[in-house]
Amino acid sequence: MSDVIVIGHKAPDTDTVCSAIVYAAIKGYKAATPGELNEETAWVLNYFKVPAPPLLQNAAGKKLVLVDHNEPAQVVDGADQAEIIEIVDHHKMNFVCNTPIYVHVEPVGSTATVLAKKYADWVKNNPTYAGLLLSAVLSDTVIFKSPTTTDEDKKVAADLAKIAGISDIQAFGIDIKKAKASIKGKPIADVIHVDFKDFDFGGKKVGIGQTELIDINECYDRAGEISSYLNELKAGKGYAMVVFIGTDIIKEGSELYFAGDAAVMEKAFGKKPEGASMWLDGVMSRKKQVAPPLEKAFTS
Ligand SMILES: [Mn+2]
Repeated sequence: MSDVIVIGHKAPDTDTVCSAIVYAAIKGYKAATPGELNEETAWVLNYFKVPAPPLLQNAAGKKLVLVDHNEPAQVVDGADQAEIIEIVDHHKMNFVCNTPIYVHVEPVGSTATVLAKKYADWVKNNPTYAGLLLSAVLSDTVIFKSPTTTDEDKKVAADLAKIAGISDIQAFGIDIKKAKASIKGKPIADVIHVDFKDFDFGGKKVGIGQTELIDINECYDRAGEISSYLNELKAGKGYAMVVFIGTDIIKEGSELYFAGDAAVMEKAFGKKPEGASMWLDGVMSRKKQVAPPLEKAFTS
């Protein structure tokens, strides 16, 4: 048995967890997760009767394959004392290594898409894993509504659905999204941290959380609570800015709540925030529509 561990990013999502499980199965490696699974991912694994990977919160001394991330701030703790042998991802590269390693990055909607393309023959004979990859594509592309979606994601999803025996891709996508598309009754810290990523924008620490909702009013009802938590987080953890993206997957837009300099937000998004937030029509992707303009506003 190989001692290589395939692991996704902190605050794991469906793409990162399913990609780790499938890639580990393909290669005969072990999968692990650096954090607890969110409700959506737990729903998907339960649907396909696949056990959750074991928790690995410190990877010092291990041999790792990173899937679905390469940003140092998103890598499992202890990775600086681990051996990273490979990266499979669909994010921009911000990773420096001092030895040559395998890197496979494509500009597609999910890491699952990268795997489904490269290992199509293997996946064909493994319907359960095809189902996991399909779930990951649908999750990361927000059922193809996110601007990160490519034609390859749609093509791959159609093939995977056939293999997995899922007849209605849209309906299955909504079932997946429903599993975590409400913040009612949840502590606001949990809501903000369930999908939260740290970035380094020109030496400034910026944190961006996101949640997808069927109804954005659930955020409006708790706007005060959201703002005070973001301010607390910014002050307590040395952030230059903390942003929380509440994405309405039906309206196809997001309310951006922030703690930090309103002028930076205005510079990034070309719109004056009203108080501590602003609505941005058509914005659904942190990776493509929120992080890049913010980075530019901080560095130019
Ligand atoms: Mn992903």
